[in-house]
Amino acid sequence: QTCEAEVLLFSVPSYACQRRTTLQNQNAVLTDALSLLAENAELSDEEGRGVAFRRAAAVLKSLPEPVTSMTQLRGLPGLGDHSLRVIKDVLENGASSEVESTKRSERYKALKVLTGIFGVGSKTADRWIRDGIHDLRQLGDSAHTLNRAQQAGLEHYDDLNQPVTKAEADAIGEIVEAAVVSVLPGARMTLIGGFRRGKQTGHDVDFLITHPEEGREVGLMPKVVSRLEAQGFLLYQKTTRNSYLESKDGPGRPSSNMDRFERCFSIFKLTEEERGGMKRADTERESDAHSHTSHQIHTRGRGLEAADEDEGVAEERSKPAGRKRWRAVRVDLVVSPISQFAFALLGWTGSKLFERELRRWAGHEKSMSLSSHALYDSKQSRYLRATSEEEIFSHLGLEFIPPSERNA
Ligand code: TTP
Ligand code: MN
Ligand code: MN
Ligand code: MN
Repeated sequence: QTCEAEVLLFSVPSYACQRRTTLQNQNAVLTDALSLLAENAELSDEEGRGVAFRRAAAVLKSLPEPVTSMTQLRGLPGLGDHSLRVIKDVLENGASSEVESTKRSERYKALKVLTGIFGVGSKTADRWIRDGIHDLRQLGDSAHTLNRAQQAGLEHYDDLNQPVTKAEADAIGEIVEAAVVSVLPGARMTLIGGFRRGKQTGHDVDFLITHPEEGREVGLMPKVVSRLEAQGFLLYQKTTRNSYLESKDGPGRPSSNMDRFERCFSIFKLTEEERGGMKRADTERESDAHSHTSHQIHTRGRGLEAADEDEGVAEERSKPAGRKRWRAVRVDLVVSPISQFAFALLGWTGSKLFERELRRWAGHEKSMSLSSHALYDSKQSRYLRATSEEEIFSHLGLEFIPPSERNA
């Protein structure tokens, strides 16, 4: 029998934004299980359940050591009955039966494949599944019309589902920065999102652009996009203009999680030269193991021919030189006026749960509302200015957490 004093107990504050969460996760087996259930809930439009699993996973990510017994979890915040059941199952049996059965379920597999298409969210995927579409072939054979984003997503499916490396992110950074500075000298660009938090891979690359003189950034995005397009770097782009001033949102209270900056969702064409010689091995692997899905997409466009699967495969095999010399990468660009830069930087660095927790802390504990544009103090009925992330944490009464420790 274990005596209480021998059990290692952890002390953890309840909001993720009060904790330091590095990428050195000591409880990956447990958090992978909880994250999969969170993902499944999100894909099923059960946001509340998704958040509950994400919060539970985040608490375990912040622990300095692996959890080995249920007693260690006593007093920890954020662990509901359901999460505790999952953790217990993993600790006792090495795996969670709920996670395993979810992974095997046709619905989960179909949701994963379909939402793996850029431009397809859980609602669209759900609609397609109800029409009997569970994979890319069935989608291609169906009469469903795809919008422009989805068409591009399907066309570059394999590339976009291949993690982006930090080296690729840096290579793209140089290209985009050159374009930005050429259309607006003095403009500045910062790497944001997961790469700013120190991640070595990501699902996309995110950049924030500003100019030290307020107002000079207005209208910048279309110019940057035109320049990149002329250079042949964009396979797809959708630019949205800034709608912050005309929005009906209350003070610091956006009507949705989407912010209102001028932004661009794009698919970037990164060639081997730009990726650098070091990337060769990667590309080789890509073409060797040329995946099934890719073949399905290629055949899809060929009309009647597409029915002949063997022909398609033979064609691919017969042209080793057909290995393409570039890859598609999702890139997000955001432009912020300098007066909102600190808020945009904080809001776009993530993680998503860290951001959610910051806003929850602001609202519930401080009567403030935080967005990627501003911080509003309801008690004082005024906006609180900030020119750095440190200042925003300080306004919120929080210890500063650097980006590398926001991996909740
Ligand atoms: P993502 O690029 O989706 O996520 P990430 O960079 O943390 O992880 P990954 O490696 O998978 O790319 O979003 C980056 C941050 O931007 C995230 O904290 C949420 C924020 N964000 C907004 O504020 N508004 C938006 O509309 C979107 C899409 C993201
Ligand atoms: Mn990202
Ligand atoms: Mn992004
Ligand atoms: Mn191919």
